[in-house]
Amino acid sequence: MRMTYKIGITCYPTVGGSGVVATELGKALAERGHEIHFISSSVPFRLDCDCENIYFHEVEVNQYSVFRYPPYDLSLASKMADVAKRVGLDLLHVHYAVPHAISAFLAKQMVGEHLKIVTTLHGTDITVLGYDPSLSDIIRFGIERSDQVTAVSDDLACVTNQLLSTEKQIETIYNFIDQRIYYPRNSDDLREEYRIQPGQKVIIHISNFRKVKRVPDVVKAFYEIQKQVDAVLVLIGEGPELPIVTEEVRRLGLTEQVRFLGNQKRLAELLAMGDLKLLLSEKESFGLTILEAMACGVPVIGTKIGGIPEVIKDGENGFVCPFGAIDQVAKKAVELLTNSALQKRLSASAIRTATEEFHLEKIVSQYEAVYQKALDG
Ligand code: GMT
Repeated sequence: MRMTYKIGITCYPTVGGSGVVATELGKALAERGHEIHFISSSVPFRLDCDCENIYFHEVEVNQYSVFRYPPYDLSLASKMADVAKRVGLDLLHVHYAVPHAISAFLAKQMVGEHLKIVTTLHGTDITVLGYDPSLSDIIRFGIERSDQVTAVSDDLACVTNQLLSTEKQIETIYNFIDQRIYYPRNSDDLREEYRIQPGQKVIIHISNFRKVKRVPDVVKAFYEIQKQVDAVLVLIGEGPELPIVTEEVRRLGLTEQVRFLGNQKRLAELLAMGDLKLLLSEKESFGLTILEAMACGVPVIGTKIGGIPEVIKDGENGFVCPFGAIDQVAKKAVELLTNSALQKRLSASAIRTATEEFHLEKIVSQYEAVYQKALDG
């Protein structure tokens, strides 16, 4: 019989890959019989189900006038300790080192050594905050005091060890995909809804439009592509760079060919109408949307940075190009969009990669093994 645990999960509940991974992991663990307690400032946006074995505990932050800044990290620690004692948690699985691993450490001090901590690093906590000298020591502390640490790519594990000068063993556990949700399907209705003409190619980009995502590069690459291929660009997501992107689209005279869809829930349906997806980020520890596209049969052109080459095998299931090499991206895109045999081969291989290497069941089992190690240690 499989061992089941009581697990507290903490993540940033707003839109973002780490929140998606944490929530989908919690849901999958609950399906396997574990008791899952989300401890967070609000209900994670993907926690839209009324699932058995799942509980939510809201962290409330007091706004006393003496505090210039409300002490969220302390309220979180206090809530973690409270839930751990009340329901008898075996472990806390926190997503992001800061502040979550630090709050978990405090909770452990309050509850006792039997409460274990598993920390998963997703990227920004290391690749952005890790460079901030005022935070790097405390990030290292959070990592070293965790019982087990995982990162979402070999690249992120390696960067963490180097940047923070820590020898803590960090295990790679990749992002995963639920093939019950992400699979190829007919998209004629959506094509009609978004005024896409028969024969027109669809290029998709999905992100939170942060600067690191380099969405203006996607628009520039599209500008080159549409000179040779009849295509539309579908931009999904919102964020700080949206006004800059909108202006770039206007400046290049692409308003008719670009659809801005904002944040969307029906990602799988939208992805399935794509012929190609572009992710041209400057930093990307994994790139969950690459996997979502691949599972829907859409090959991706990504930048050769971070963990992207661990997912996209160049020329096999997509293409990787050096960061900023817009002409190269456009050349590869045109090659793919004008050669249906190549498109079919890459698409089939992308589905195989998602199904075989990043399947939910496989990756969830890896997390279970890490929990067991933490509890045995
Ligand atoms: O990409 C973002 O800006 C969101 C960020 C997050 O913290 O949610 O995503 C990070 O975690 C994802 C899940 O592990 C990864 O797939 C993304 O690659 C990673 N983002 C970056 O490294 C920039």
